[in-house]
Amino acid sequence: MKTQVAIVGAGPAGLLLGQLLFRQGIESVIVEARTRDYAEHRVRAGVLEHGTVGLLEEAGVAERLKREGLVHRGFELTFDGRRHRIDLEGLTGHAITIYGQQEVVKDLIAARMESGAPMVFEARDVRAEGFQGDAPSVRFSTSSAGEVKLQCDFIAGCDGFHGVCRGSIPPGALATHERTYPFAWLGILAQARPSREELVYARHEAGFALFSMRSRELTRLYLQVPPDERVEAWPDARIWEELNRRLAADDGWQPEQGDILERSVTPMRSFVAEPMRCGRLFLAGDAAHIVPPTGAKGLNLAAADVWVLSRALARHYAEGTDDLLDAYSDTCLKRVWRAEHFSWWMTTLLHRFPEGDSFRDRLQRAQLEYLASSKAAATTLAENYVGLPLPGR
Ligand code: RFL
Ligand code: PHB
Repeated sequence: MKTQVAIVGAGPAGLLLGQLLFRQGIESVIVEARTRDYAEHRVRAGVLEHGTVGLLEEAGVAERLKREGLVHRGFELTFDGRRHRIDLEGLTGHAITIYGQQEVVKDLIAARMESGAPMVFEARDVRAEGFQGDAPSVRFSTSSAGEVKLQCDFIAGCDGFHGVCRGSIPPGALATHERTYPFAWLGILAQARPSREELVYARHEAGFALFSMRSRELTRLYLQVPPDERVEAWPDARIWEELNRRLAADDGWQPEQGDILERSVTPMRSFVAEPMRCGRLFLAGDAAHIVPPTGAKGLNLAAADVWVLSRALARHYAEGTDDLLDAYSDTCLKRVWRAEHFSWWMTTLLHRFPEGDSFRDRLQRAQLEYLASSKAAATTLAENYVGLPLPGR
C-alpha cells in the first residue's frame, strides 16, 4: 500500500489534515486504532476559536457547525460572590463558537467517507518507521487485511498524547517540558437546558467550577476534584450540590439540573515536545503538546498545527520547495508556547491549590480584581481566549 501522507490518528488533528490535503489534491491514508463509533462519541472540547471555525469552513465541513453552533460574544468570571463579564467581542472584535468536538469529528468523518479517501479504523500494532531516511512507512494490522505496510513520503503523527508516533522518535532527538497540577476535572454532560447564556468560570474556596453547554438542551459542567479521583465518589446529588455552591453569586442563579448522560475525570497537564518534527515524521496536536483545559486551547492548537502542516505539504508538492516544512516546528511552537502560558495562567488563577497557600490566594484575588477593573487586563485575557491570528491567514 502506498500514499503521499500517512496520517496516524483520526482525532480532530488527523481528520482535519486529511480533509485539507484532499482539497489540495494530496493523497493520504488515515490509520486509527479505535472504532469509528468510539471516535465519534468521545466527549471532550467545546470551544472553537474564530480561526478554527474559519479553517473548518475552508475545509468544507462547517455547514452543520454554522447551523447548530452557538456563537458566544463573552463569558463570565465568578469570584468572591460576584460575576464579571468579559466582553470578548467588544474587546477583540471576535466571538467564539460552542460546538462539541465529537460533532466536529462526526462532520470530518462524514466528509472523508464522501470523498472516498482511505481511512482505516481498528488498526492494531501501529508503528511509524524509516522516517529518518527517505522511505518512511506506517505498519499496522487489521482483521480483514492482516499485516499492512503503508509506504509514504511523510508521516503525520496525529495520534494524541498516548499515541505511538512521539515515542518512536529516538531519545535525545526531542526535548520535553512538563507541568502536572495537584487536581483534576470531573466533567459531566447533563440533559438540561443551559439556564445561562454564556460560560461561567468560577473561582471558589471549595475549588474551581465551570458552566458550559453543548446545545440548547445539553449542559456541560466541570468541577475541580483531587487528582486520580474516582467518579464513583460523585453520585448525582453530590455533583449538583457542589456545582450550586461553587457557581453561586449574589444574583441567586443556579444551573438547571437534568439526567447526567456522561461523567469522567480528566487529569490536568502541561506538556510540550520539541521540535515537532523528526526527519519525515511531523507531530501535530496532542501528540506534541498538552494544555490544561481551562483556557479551551487544545483542540484549537491541534487545528492550527495541521493548517500549518497542510500549507507546508502543499508547497512541497506544488513547488518542490521545503521552506515551510523546515519552518513547521518553529512556526507551530510560537503559538503553542503562547497557549501554554495562557492555559497555565488561567489554571493557576482559578483553581484552589491544596497546600492552603494564603499568599497565592491573595494573588489570585488581586488578579481577578484587576481583570474586572482594567480594560487592558481584560483585553489580554480576551485576545488569548478568542485566539491569535493563524500564520499565513
Ligand atoms: P486526539 O483527539 O487525542 O486524537 C488522537 C487520535 O489518535 C488515535 N490513536 C491512534 N491511532 C492509531 N495508532 C495509535 N497507536 C493510536 N493511538 C491513539 C486516538 O484513538 C485518537 O482517535 O488528539 P488531537 O487530534 O490532537 O486533538 C486534540 C484534542 O482532542 C484535545 O486537545 C482537546 O480535546 C482538549 N480539550 C479542549 N480543547 C479545546 O480547544 N477547547 C476546549 O474547550 C477543550 N476542552 C479538552 C477539553 C480536553 C478534555 N479532556 C478530556 C482531555 C475538555 C476536556 C475535559
Ligand atoms: C467545554 O465546554 O467542554 C469547555 C469549555 C471551556 C473550557 C473547557 C471545556 O475552558
